[in-house]
Order: sequence, then structure tokens, then C-alpha cells
Amino acid sequence: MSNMKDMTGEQIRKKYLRDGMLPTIFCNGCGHGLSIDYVLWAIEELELDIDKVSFASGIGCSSRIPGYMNADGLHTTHGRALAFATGLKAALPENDVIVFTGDGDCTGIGGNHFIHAARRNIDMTVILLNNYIYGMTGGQLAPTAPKNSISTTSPYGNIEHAFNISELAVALGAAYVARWPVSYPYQPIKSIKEGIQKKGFSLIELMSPCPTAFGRRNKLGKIDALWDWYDNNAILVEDYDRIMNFGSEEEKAGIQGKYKIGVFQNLEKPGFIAEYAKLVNRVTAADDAKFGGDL
Ligand SMILES: Cc1ncc(C[n+]2csc(CCOP(=O)(O)OP(=O)(O)O)c2C)c(N)n1
Ligand code: SF4
Repeated sequence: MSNMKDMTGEQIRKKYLRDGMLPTIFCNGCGHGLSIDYVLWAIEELELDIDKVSFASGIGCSSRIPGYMNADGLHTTHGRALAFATGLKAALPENDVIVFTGDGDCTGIGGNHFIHAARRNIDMTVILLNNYIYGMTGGQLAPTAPKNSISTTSPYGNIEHAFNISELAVALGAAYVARWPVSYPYQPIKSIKEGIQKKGFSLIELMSPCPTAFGRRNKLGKIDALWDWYDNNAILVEDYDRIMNFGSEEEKAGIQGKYKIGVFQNLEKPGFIAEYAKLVNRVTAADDAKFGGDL
């Protein structure tokens, strides 16, 4: 197995990215680009055959990523990445299907596809880039936007309650769920590897700063300050649970408003594709018994 020390980031990018598509469209200080590196490292470390990896995405800054990969990919319509990815996996069950999606793409217009792909435990790895906003279209309110945050469609502050994507995926019984800030390199790579190896639905939610459409409007400061905000407001799920169960009132007050990170769920349960293959075998065997294999 290759070791991360054997290759530089530049060599990895040369190996897997389409030269002609670079540079990316991402603004200075955007977190999305790091997720490309993390997925490439995971692919390299797992020694996957890139011809057996299929990417899918919807529409958004985050959804541009499959276009940079020198591999087969579907850049589809807004919100429909998981529906296309389901078809991909059904047609090519031996391929690893990796989806790049934004919080708007996946939980706004695509929310129902997300719910049902997770519930059905469809075998795919979803890299969800959560920047709390619709970045590509200039900063409209996303379902993940924090309470009181400013967007072009909530200029006086968001009065809605935010979607907690990872916790929703846990409730839906997704086989693997993890959330990390993009600024932590090793944990996302490890989770992406675990997600790819997992049978069933895996979600890796990466908290990704958008200085242009979210940070600036919410007065979170320059790029460095925005990235610090993500680091300073993260709390490991184990620490959160410990403090909430056994901590003092002061400790509990200290974690208010922080977002939980870590591996939220890691289950062994059959994926949809295995269940479907079993069903086909069972029905075929029953038909053979009844009709002597003539059907
Ligand atoms: C059916 C449809 N509705 C709306 C749009 C406009 N649109 C394009 S991208 C986008 C939001 C993207 O936000 P997100 O998925 O969070 O990705 P980001 O750009 O923040 O990475 C919208 C509303 C569209 N392309 N198609
Ligand atoms: S608008 Fe936001 S999400 Fe889109 S590339 Fe710029 S910083 Fe990234």
C-alpha cells in the first residue's frame, strides 16, 4: 500500500486531475479545493483503480469537482446528484461511486433524494461540502444556515432553524457518518477511506469556509479569521456528550453554539446493492423451481 510520505500533493494531483481544467473556479480562501486532495489521497492510499471509480455531482461550486478528476463522472442537474449516483451504482455495481455535493444541492432542492438514498442504504460515498450558503449563485439562504445569519435572502437575519445534516443521516440509519472541518487533513482522509470501504451509504460532511458569499456578509473577518472560526467552534462529539452528561453548568455554557465533529455512526449492515442481488437470486431460483429454468 502506498504511503502518504511517498508522494507529494503535487504528484497526486498530476496523477489524478485533468490538467486542462485547472486552475479551479474556487475563490481565494474557499475550503472546497481541499476536499479534492483528501479524496485523491484516499483513492491513492486504498490503491483503487481510478477506472473503477465513478463520480457524480449536482450544481454548485462544490459540484464542479468531478470535472477536475481525470475519471468518469456525471455533472448533473441541481439537487439530483444522488438520484444519478443511484443509477450509476445500479448499472455498475462493481464501481465505487463518489458524490460531491453542496449543502444547498443536497439538503435544499435535493433533500428528498438525500433522505431516501440514506434510508435505503444505497452504496455510495457522499462528500458534502457544507458552507452554510448557496455559494455559486451569490449567497442565498441554505437550509443549513445558522440562526440569525445574513444572506441575500435573509438580509435582516435568518429566522429559521438549521438542518443538521449528519444527525439526520444518523437518524436515517446511514451506515457511516462523519463530520470534519476541511482544515483538519488527516481525519477527513481517514473517514473518506472508511466511507469508500463501507458497504452502504456513507456521508462525510466537510465544513468548508466560503469567504465570498458567507464570511464577508456575516462579518466573520478576513480569510484567516474565518478559517479560525471553524476551528475554534468545533467540538469532538465525545467531548460534547461527556460535557452534556457530566459537565458543570459553566462547561455546558462554554460549548453552546459549537458544532460537533467526529465519526457519528459506523454500522455494519447490508447495502442496497447486496440486498438487491439477493432478491434477484431468490426470485430466479423460485422461478427455476416452478418453470424448470425455461423463463
Ligand atoms: C433547478 C435549479 N434551480 C436553481 C439553480 C441555481 N443554482 C445553481 S447552484 C445553486 C446553489 C448551490 O449551492 P450549494 O449546493 O450549497 O453549493 P455551493 O455553491 O455553495 O458549493 C443554485 C440555487 C439551478 N442551477 N437549477
Ligand atoms: S463562492 Fe464560496 S463556495 Fe463558491 S468558490 Fe467562492 S468561496 Fe467557494
